[in-house]
Amino acid sequence: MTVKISRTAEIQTFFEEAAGLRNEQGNPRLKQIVLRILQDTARLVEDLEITDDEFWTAVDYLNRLGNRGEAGLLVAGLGIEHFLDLLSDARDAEAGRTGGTPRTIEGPLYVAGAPLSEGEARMDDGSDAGIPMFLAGRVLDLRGQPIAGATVDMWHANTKGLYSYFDPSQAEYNLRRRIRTDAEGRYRARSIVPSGYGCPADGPTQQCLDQLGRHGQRPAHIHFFISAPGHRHLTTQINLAGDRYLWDDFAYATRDGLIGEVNFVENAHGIAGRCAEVVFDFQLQPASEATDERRSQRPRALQVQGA
Ligand code: MBD
Ligand code: FE
Repeated sequence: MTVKISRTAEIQTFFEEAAGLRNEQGNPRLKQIVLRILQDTARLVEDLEITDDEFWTAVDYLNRLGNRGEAGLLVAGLGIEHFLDLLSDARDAEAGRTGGTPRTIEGPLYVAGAPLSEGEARMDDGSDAGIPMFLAGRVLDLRGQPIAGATVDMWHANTKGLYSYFDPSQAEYNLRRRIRTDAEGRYRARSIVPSGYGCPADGPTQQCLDQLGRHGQRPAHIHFFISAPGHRHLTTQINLAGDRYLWDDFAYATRDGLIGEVNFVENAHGIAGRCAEVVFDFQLQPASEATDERRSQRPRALQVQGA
């Protein structure tokens, strides 16, 4: 017989004390959340008869996860970040907020403060011998009208699947740019075709995925934050057609409506040989309150230019 004590009055009172509910200081919201974590942890330990070895292995795992800065990676890999999208979608549907380009996860590799330019930008610094990529499109409202002056903040990996800042071998803000749309709502970027991302093979996230019998690969993709006054902030990605991981993404970010077709052309855009074209338009929902216009307050890396 499994012994259970977590729902007894004594234990509940004890957890209320530990969560600070018996004092007047602190933050009531955090107290509520911590109480729930204590209650649910206790139930989990009891119900699954978690051994001491398992429990302390998990505590050590969290230390190792934090040491490697992989908490955001694990959250993506376990599908929790995608779950948050599904929950936001369901809430939007309930509130009648429909239409526009689907959202999908941000992931853990954004860096704020990328160079900003008008209409167009070159994103790569020429040091990676990847296939040149010409990415272009428009930002539109739900009626299909162009949104001038929208900010398209984009970031993607190099041909090794690595992101600048997190990969110190790359120049600062390599493959990261912000482009303001022109009068027709257009943005244009020249870059290189990215490769898919793979979790660090020696890291704690991949270690967990191994135990789940899963890989840690993402298809080639490009991340976007799209914002404009009067419109709802959009966090999304284009996942590139033809990638073997397109529908086998360890972070579950690929969605219908977010697949970028890659058109290979020869001797175009003033380039001798092969280059890739990707055309993608975004549609934004109207904002109903000021906070709709901005991204979440998630803590993010900020590289000081020139540092
Ligand atoms: C990535 O590039 C990414 O987009 C996600 C979601 C997780 C890890 C790496
Ligand atoms: Fe990514």
